[in-house]
Amino acid sequence: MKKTARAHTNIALIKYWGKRDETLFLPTNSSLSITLDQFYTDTSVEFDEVLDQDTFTLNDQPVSETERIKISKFLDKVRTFTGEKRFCRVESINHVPTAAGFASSASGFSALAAAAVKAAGTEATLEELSILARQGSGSASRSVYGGFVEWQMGEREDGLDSYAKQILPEGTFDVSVLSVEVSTEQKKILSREGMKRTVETSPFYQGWLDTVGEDLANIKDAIINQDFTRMGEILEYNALKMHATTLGANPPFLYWQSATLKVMEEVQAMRESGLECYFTIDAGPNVKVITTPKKEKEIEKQLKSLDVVKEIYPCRVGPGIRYID
Ligand code: 2P0
Repeated sequence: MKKTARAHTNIALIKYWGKRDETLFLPTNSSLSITLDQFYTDTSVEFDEVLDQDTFTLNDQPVSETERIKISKFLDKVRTFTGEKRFCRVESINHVPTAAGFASSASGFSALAAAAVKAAGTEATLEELSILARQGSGSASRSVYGGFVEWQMGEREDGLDSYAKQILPEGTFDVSVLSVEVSTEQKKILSREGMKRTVETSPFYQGWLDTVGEDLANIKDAIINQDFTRMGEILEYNALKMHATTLGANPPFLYWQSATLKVMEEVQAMRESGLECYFTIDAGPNVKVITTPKKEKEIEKQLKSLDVVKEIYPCRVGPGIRYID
C-alpha cells in the first residue's frame, strides 16, 4: 500500500533555538511559525517484505548512505509507533529551493511521518504526527498544521507533551512572506550545531530564555487580534535577539553577511517611509520580509532594486499536511 503526503515548510516568528534533549528533539523554548504556501515536499512510502533495508530517493536520485541511515533511524521510530515490521521504499520530491538555503527538513520530516504512518495502515492524530515529525527535525513538528502554529515545548522527559497546535487557520489573517535570497552558498554552521554551541557557551543565552516566553505570549495575542504592526515588531525583535546569542558563543559566529544587513536596512528604511514590513532571519544569510498582501508588490520591487538581492520568492499563509492519493 503506497501512500503519498504533502507538507509545507514554515518560517518561525518566534524562534526555536536550543534543545534540552538532543535524542528526542525536545526544545528549551516554545516557538511559533507561519506555514508557507509555495514551498512543500511530496513523499511516498511503501512498506515491502522483499526489502532488506529502507531505500530513499530525493528528486528521483538515491541519497548518500549517511542520509539514508538518518532517514532509516527516523523510520525506526515510525515502526515503533505503528507496529510495522517491514522496511520501506521512500520517494521524496522537494518543491523547496534548497540550494538557496531554504530549509526543507521541516516539510520533509512532516511529509515522511504522515506518509509512513498511513502506509503502515495506521491512523494517527495530528498531535501524534507532530510528535513523530519533531523527532526527525524540531521545526517539522510545526509543519503538520497550516496557518499560524505554536510548538509547545512541553515538560515531560518522554516528549509526549512537546507538539504543535494551530493558533489561527490559513485564510484568516492574510500576510505575505517574501523570501529574499542573497546567497546560495552552503551555510558554514548548521543550525543544529549552532544552537548547541550557543546553549553550551553563550552568556547571552540566559537572556534569551528569560524573555522568549513573553515574546511568544505577546505575539499570540497580536495574531489572534490580527494586529499586524504589533506582530511585526515582536517578530523582528525576537529574530535579532536569537542572532545576538550567537555573538556570545565561544567560538562566536554570525549567520549574516553584508548583503543580509543591506536587506535589513532597506526594510527599516521602507518602514520609515510608510511601507510597513518587518524582517526575520534563520540560521543563514537569507532574509524573510513579512508584509501585507496590499504592500507586497511595491516592497518586492524595492527589494529587487538592491544589487545584493539574487531572487525573491513571495509566499502567503499555507495549509497543513494532506494526503494526495
Ligand atoms: C526555527 N531554526 O524555529 C529555528 C530558527 C533555525 C533558526 O528550526 O536540529 O532544522 O533538526 O531540530 O529544526 C532549524 O533547525 O533543527 C530551525 P533540528 P531544525 O525555525
